[in-house]
Amino acid sequence: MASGTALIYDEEMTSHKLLWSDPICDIEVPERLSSSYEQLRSYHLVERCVHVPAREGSEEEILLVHSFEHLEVAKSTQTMNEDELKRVSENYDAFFFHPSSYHCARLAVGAALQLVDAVMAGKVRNGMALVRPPGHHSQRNAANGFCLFNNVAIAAEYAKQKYGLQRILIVDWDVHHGQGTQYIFEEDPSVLYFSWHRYEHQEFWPSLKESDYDAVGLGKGKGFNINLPWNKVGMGNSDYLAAFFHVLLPMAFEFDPELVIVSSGYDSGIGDPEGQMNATPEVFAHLTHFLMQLANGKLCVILEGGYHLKSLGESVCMTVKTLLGDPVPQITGEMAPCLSAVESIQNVRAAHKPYWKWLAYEDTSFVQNLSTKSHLKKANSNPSTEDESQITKNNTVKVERFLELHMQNILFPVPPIKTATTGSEGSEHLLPEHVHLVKEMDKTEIKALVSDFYADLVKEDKTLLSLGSMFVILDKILKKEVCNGIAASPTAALSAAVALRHSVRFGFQRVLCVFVGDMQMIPNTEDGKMLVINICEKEQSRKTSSKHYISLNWKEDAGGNDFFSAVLGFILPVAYSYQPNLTVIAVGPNRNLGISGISLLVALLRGLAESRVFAVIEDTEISLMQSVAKALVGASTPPFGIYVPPTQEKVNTIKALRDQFQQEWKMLQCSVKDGISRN
Ligand code: Q9C
Ligand code: ZN
Repeated sequence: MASGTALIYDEEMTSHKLLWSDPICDIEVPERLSSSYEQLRSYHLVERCVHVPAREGSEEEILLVHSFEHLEVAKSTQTMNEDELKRVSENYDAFFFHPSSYHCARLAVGAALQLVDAVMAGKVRNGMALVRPPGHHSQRNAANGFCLFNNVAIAAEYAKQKYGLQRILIVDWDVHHGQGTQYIFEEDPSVLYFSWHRYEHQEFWPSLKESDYDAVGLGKGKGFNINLPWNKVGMGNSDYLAAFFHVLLPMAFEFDPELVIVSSGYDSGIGDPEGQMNATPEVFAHLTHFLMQLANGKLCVILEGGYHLKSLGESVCMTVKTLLGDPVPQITGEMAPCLSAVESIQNVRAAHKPYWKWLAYEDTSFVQNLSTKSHLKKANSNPSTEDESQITKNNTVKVERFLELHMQNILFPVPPIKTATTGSEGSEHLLPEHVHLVKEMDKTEIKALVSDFYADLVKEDKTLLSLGSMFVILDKILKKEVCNGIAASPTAALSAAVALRHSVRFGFQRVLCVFVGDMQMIPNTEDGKMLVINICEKEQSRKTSSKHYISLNWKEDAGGNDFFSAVLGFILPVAYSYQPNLTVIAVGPNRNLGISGISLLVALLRGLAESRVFAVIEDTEISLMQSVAKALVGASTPPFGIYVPPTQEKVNTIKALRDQFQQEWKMLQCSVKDGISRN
């Protein structure tokens, strides 16, 4: 798997600017690009990326998606005076021409294609292109919404043709509907287009019927267009995460793309005057991290909107930092989607049920906007009497101040070492590079540690010794000297139990333990300082389950991987609801999941607890160790194997657990009838 992150930025693209007064277009300023780049510099992210130059997209490349007339009109504006430019601009909804617009738009297209080439040729694993003008509103024959050429659509079409790709996923997290992209790929089953957008029951621009959840694609493309309309402003981190867990990610894993392209607008972030949403910059780290698990990590992020300069810059930095493999900051805010978000999620699931196997046994039905009964326009309301423009101005400054503090709170020093192990089983040469070997404790040290309060657990000398390497790695994680670690153990269940107790005693307030296999000893979870999810084959009595001890009965299909639905539909939502500060993942005897399923779980759980993960694995499992170690260093997402849709029985298992726990762990909510949401 390729390594490295490409960054494409060319100052030339700041020359496109509005020459006259126009209150609709005046937010799309050159500083969007330059200040984002400055922000990347100040976090020292620029020097960590591979610089890839932009180039002009060729006419032929532009014609992959656009009409000849559109190209000619755009070309003709290069030599126009201001009056003429203004007149052509008036032919479009929300676009301005500058003499350099054509050149810049060609650079924006070329930058996107350079990124696709760098990723597809394996020069880098992933990357981001900072471009202007943006692209996703642009249509075959028209400029629209600040967009001249559809950079992302051209990139997808180019990737199909040049690399023969058959499945490309476009994730459009810009706050506007990329109707241009939808029109271009509407009938194309090889491009899965997902967009969430501010909609407000069609009141928000571009106010199209076809932006609603029932626009699922046309002809052969039916099922490959996913619209998730937000009917209120004020959507936040938990709403976005819920959309990923319950809509996008299951679709994406079933689709199994060969390349993922993000239409990366940050007007869906807090403070944006267009979006009016509440999501904070770190949410983009999480979204990026999820998408990095697809397409063997091949991820191209291409800038679209984003009009609050500070919010934009911080969000761009969170994205690039995550692409580089840095630990993911903890998400902030209440972990519960709002009622309006859940309604939209429920509706898009219902609309897509006929087209997706993972939805086949979910009982989805449409819901009619219960949330509109509320008089509040905002999902997370904060009523005010100031007039609109004053609110916007005050808010811009307020958000700047908020973000200044917020980023200091959530950012943390990256531990000097990412992954640690002791290599005690003589398996160190089998582990991926970048795994750091730490020295084991000697007997007396271990004894000192264990003797007092673990004495009840440790009866044999041999067991005691096996805990030595566990402790030495765990301690480095707890002291934040390393980010994550992996230990082999002859008694994984015991090691996990001791690790949990030790972490809590060390001062960690919420430790998540995901235990795969027979968990011979079940720790006391009553104080809520641990949450244990035991994925086991044996049926356990429902009564043993509690808010902090959940048993998930699962037996992976022998023919392929059907574990996605459990991870996305249950484990991740519970984990995100709990917000652990450490994750312990243990694999004991009689594991009921395959290596790829466990590795995916490890990779996804790295999104929590500032990526602090401790993996404990039965010492007989060498190839599992290797694969988990790879997931921990972020080196690769193992191939998932054949997608096997969950059986009705398995869907029912998840459904039952969801019903049982969604009042406690609210990120599980994906429909309104069987659960009450925040507001
Ligand atoms: N009354 C992007 O974010 N607003 N484009 C038009 C007309 C246009 C946004 C309002 C917003 C375009 C890439
Ligand atoms: Zn936008």
